[in-house]
Amino acid sequence: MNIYKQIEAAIQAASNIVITAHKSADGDSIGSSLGLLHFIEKLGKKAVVCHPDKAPDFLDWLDTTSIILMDENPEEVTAQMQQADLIFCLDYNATNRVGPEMQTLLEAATCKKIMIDHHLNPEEFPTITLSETTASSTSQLIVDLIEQSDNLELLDEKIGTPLYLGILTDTGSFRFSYVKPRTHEVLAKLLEAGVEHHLIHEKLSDNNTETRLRLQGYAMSKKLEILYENNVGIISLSKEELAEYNYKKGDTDSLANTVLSIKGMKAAIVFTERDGIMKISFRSKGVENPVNVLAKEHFNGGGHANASGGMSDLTVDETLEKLKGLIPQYFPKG
Ligand SMILES: [Mn+2]
Repeated sequence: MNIYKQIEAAIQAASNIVITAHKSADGDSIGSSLGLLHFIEKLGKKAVVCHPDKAPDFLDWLDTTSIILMDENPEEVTAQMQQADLIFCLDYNATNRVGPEMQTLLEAATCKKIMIDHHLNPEEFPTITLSETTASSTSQLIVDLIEQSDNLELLDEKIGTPLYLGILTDTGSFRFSYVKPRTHEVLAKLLEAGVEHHLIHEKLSDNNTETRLRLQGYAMSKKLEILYENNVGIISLSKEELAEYNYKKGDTDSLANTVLSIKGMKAAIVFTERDGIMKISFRSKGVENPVNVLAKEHFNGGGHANASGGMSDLTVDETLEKLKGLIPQYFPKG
């Protein structure tokens, strides 16, 4: 029996199925969870989705009301995890990715666990591990599950819409290098199943608030400093500036990528003053321009080569000066 049929058999044999995903929910964790939930329902079984925390605001249009949240309803999540006879672990590779409260429940559960994930270095706790580190997203692996367990005829718009969303968000709208021919084959199957992709794009893109756009406009026209010799752009925003534009979490998330879209730009750094410290977001292009070393060595952070985070307890101006002093070292002229 192939692994997909083993997973289907486990679903058919279970009575209390719980679907979990990582903390700091994103499009893929939400999309793969809801896609799997609706697939299980179409198989004639029931399941509940238990997540550590709420879906981000840009997914407000999606019906996430069935998701039980650990940080809002810990008693219910605890009860579900304790009575589960099958737990799905979606879009994470290690038990600590669900946050300490759910981690304790997950590790205490002795039932069958199935990991479906695409992150590197999966831990060995699950009973069945479907880990494909070259897959674009966990949502893509859910489509594989539906297809390879010979259930493609069950795929419909309700199952497919969250899965399309998950692939879309994890691939930066299908542009990242790990998008493969297979990714597009999977997308084709979703469209054939009735997914209205244009509506998903519309709901994701046309979702700005006026204050967010005005803050971004202000940041671009008044606050962007470009170090032309190094091809690096920096934006700083103080807490007063954020307050003036009624800042909400996520409002500055796209700023660094917008700066990076300037032709020839190697790196973009955006920092915002929040809760008394500077939260710094580093983005760059290409393997030859990593930002994680700078984030790690000087700003108590780290991350991916082209996308890192860090912090500073200096003032806005001091942080700016520190960055400007370091940039020539990491992004030499030329
Ligand atoms: Mn993912």
